[in-house]
Amino acid sequence: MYRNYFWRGKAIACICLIAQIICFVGQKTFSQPISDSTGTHVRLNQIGFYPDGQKIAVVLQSSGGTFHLQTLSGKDVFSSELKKSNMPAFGGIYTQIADFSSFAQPGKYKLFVNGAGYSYPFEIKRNALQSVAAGSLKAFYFIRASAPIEKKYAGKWNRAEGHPDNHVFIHPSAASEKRPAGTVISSPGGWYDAGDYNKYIVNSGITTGTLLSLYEDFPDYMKTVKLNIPESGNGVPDVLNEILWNLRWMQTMQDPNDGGVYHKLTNAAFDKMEMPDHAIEPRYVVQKGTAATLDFAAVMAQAGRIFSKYKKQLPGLADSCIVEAQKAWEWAVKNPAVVYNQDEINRKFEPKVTTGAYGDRNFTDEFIWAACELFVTTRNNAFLNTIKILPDTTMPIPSWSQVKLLGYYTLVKNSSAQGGNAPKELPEIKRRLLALSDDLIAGADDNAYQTVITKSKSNFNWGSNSVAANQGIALIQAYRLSGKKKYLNYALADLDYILGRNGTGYSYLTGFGSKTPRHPHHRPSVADGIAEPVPGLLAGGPNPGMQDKIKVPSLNPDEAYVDDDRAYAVNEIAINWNAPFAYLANAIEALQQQLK
Ligand code: 9MR
Ligand code: 9MR
Repeated sequence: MYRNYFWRGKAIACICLIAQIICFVGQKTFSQPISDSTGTHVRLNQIGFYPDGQKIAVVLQSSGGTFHLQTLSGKDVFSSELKKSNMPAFGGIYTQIADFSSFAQPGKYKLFVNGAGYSYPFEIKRNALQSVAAGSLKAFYFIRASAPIEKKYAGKWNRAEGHPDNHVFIHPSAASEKRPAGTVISSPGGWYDAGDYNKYIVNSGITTGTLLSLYEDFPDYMKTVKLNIPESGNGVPDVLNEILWNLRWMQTMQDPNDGGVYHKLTNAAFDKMEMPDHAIEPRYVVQKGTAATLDFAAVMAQAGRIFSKYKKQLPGLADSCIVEAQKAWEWAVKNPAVVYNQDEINRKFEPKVTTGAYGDRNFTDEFIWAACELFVTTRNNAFLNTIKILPDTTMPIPSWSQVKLLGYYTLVKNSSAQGGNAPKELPEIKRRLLALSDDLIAGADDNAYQTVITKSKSNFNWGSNSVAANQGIALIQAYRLSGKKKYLNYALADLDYILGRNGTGYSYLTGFGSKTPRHPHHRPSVADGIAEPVPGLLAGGPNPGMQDKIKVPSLNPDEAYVDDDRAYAVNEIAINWNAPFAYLANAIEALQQQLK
């Protein structure tokens, strides 16, 4: 009897083990999840979708099958078949696409896939991205220099004022006859550039220009966006109020004696990871440069155009912006090739300056941007006649060092106002903008995430998330020009990418989504003792370069990311990354009715 039971027990155990092995092998062969230690294998925009818009999730497993859309209590409301991607991801593995675009019923849902499990929860509703869009703009309030960040606007992220910047030295590299080295100027306000506490004109240029364009392109929608900032309710839309915080700082960076603009306002070296009110090292403005001066001219010309509609609330502002823009332009025409070469400056002057360089060497694109903004604002053709509008055939997605397209966007979107004055190159610029957009979207459906950014590994450099956002802006410009919805859909796809449909499963905007960066390279977020980082900030994103020497878990371009506050090459935040995200999210929100 006893013996019998013993052997029967052994046999059962044996059968169980064999069954387990079969199951295990079966899983390996048929539904092997792609390795990822945390998070879900069902990757989607973690915030939500519009009822009539496209809804796509990417499932990281090799087997197909059925996916299920469920309510949060687990009731199936829609199911369909997964479709294998046409091309593998950078890591060589094919994904499965779940397309539930046809399901339009508002509500809160999750996706379930046998083998891969559940997605994070998300919503289907009108205005689905309204909060994330506004949150990315509110972030600029949190990073204001020279002001206390108050509890009634900032909640638990309130903090003391940092960097009054009313006692700033002219660095020897910037010395002039009227302002010798050591002269003290006042240059308060502005946004901190990034994880560091310095203020750089070149990077402020594209940032402020992008935010001004958001207002210029969608004024009706942007007037409805309320940010709860100190100026709210003053009769000026909040997005413009926030922009003014930086614009007024930029104005102080122009040398009134000659119109040239200092490259940056900075410490000699980066601060420790401390709160801004503890960071009290001396501040300097450094050498004037052609890039800074032209970026300044472009922004002031655009601001002059936009704020001319607010002359009652902001008397004199628009006019002074235009005058300053013209003075800056004149300086640049006289000084067309002044590079900011930090290494060379450090060989000549003390103190040596080792903060961000933003050392562009080619100013063709800055001349184009400034000339286009000045032309559109003043209607004076002389600006465009000074330069070649089409010096070559390239159409580079904008970045801090490449601003040509910002000028083209401005010409194209203001073309009806130009009448007979329009430059003869305008039709060609329009053609190139559409050709660029066709190029961006060509084959995007074939890749493993069905997004534009994941088409090419060359998109994954320092600040790759801003590449996705700036691609989205180019596509929105093409949509506005052509009315073709396909461009808008792919702009949304890149936004979905940033919000979770990607190789790491992160929604890269702090505080928005289920899996978001907790440890950005952002001094206040590191030093404030609050568990959650300051919200609404966009992490730089995947970049296999490891310039910070912090190991990333994978060198596949779209997976080369780690949520580590030392990892500034992937996890810093920056104004020129937040701004295109804010443009893209708010533009999509403004245009949601047109998505399908
Ligand atoms: O905090 C700095 C960040 O803003 C820059 O992008 C980065 C690269 O220039 O440098 C960071 O500062 C680091 C410095 O370069 C080296 N010492 C440690 C600093 C903080 O990580
Ligand atoms: O965004 C900049 C990136 O394109 C450069 O490769 C990198 C190194 O020079 O610098 C980045 O800008 C940093 C700036 O120099 C200092 N403030 C933080 C910026 C974001 O990391």
